[in-house]
Formats: sequence, structure tokens, C-alpha cells
Amino acid sequence: MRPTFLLATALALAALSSSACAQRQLTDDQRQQMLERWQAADRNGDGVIDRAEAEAGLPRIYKNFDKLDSDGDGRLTPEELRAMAQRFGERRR
Ligand SMILES: [Ca+2]
Ligand SMILES: [Ca+2]
Repeated sequence: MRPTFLLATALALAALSSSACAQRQLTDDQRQQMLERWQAADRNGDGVIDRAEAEAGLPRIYKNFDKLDSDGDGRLTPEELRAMAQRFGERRR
């Protein structure tokens, strides 16, 4: 058991649910959350998410990995993530 890990998870869940109630569209808060999840999933800290990291930490992104990896190099960069967020925002408008 790692109590600090459990505490961090509980805090993250609390933060997620409270902002989900307060905000409905993609806000700076949500972008910040995405960034934090991205950084948490980037286990080797090289700034990009490869397939294994997506599978382990970002299952929804892993499912759409091929679509999101627009240059097809097998790694998702923050730029590719931003392009995805933009498409997502446009579809909802
Ligand atoms: Ca990585
Ligand atoms: Ca790529």
C-alpha cells in the first residue's frame, strides 16, 4: 500500500468531479486537467505519449491513437493533442 498515492488519487478525483459540475465547455481548467493527465501518463518524461503509455494511462486516447497520431510516427505530441482538442471544440460549437 502507498498511502500518498491513494491520497493523490482521491484529491485528483475530487478536483475532477467538482470542476465537471461547475463547467460545461472546454475551459482553461479542463485544458489544464488534460495537461496534467498527459504529464501523468508520460511515464518516461520525454514529452510525448507512445502506444504503451497511452494504453496504460489514457485508454480513451489509446482507442483513437491512430486518428490522433496525425504524422503516424507512433507517438503523440502535445501539438497533436492540441489539434485534437481544437477539433473537439469545433464539433461541439
Ligand atoms: Ca513518453
Ligand atoms: Ca505523432
